Amino acid sequence: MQLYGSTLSPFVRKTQAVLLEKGLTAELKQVMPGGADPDFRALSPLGKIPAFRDGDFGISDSSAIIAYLEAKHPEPNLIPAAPAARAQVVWFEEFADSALSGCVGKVFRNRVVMPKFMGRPGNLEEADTCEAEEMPRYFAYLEGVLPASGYLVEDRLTLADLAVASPFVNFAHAGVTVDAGAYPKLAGFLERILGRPSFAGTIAAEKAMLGG
Ligand SMILES: N[C@@H](CCC(=O)N[C@@H](CS)C(=O)NCC(=O)O)C(=O)O
Repeated sequence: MQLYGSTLSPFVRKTQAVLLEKGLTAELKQVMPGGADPDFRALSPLGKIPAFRDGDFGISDSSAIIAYLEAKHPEPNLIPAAPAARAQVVWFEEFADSALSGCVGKVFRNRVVMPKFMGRPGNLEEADTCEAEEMPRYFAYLEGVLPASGYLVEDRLTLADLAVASPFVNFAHAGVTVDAGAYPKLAGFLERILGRPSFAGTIAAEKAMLGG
């Protein structure tokens, strides 16, 4: 199996976490968004990362890749069968992919990607406004819905936890911390989920790539 992209993308990191939780290994083919690699472009018509190949089969989009992995390698189960729980997992993944990753686009892109990889300053005002006005709403929402078990759905690890935790790695790279005083359940959740082997090695490699 091959996974195309960079784990600095929350979508690629989420997919990598699913692979590792299932005990699977995919060769990581380093591709930047919009990359010209012809194999990647054949798999990803929109040029977005991640793309994925398993033998003769290939597809792009993290949710599509994860649907494939879950069907082909059902254990451990990460997408519940029960209707309400399954819908909740779909919701939390959508919340992460749209709301939280929208903030990644504003905060991580402007503070890290633009100066480090594009050689020009980002829009720091956009980043600051997102951190001050948008992100607290999302943090408060998660603080309110996190159950005492510390897992978002079915009181056990599911795709919801992996999807929601992934963009927080980008927030940390961009200097955003989750105040454990204001958001104790969210801070504890992130410490546990991002400390799992399915994230920890990836995060260490990213930190090294970003210079510590
Ligand atoms: N829905 C897609 C979103 C993927 C996505 O937007 N990836 C970004 C990088 S974080 C990208 O490749 N952007 C390039 C572009 O939009 O052209 C997924 O879940 O994989």
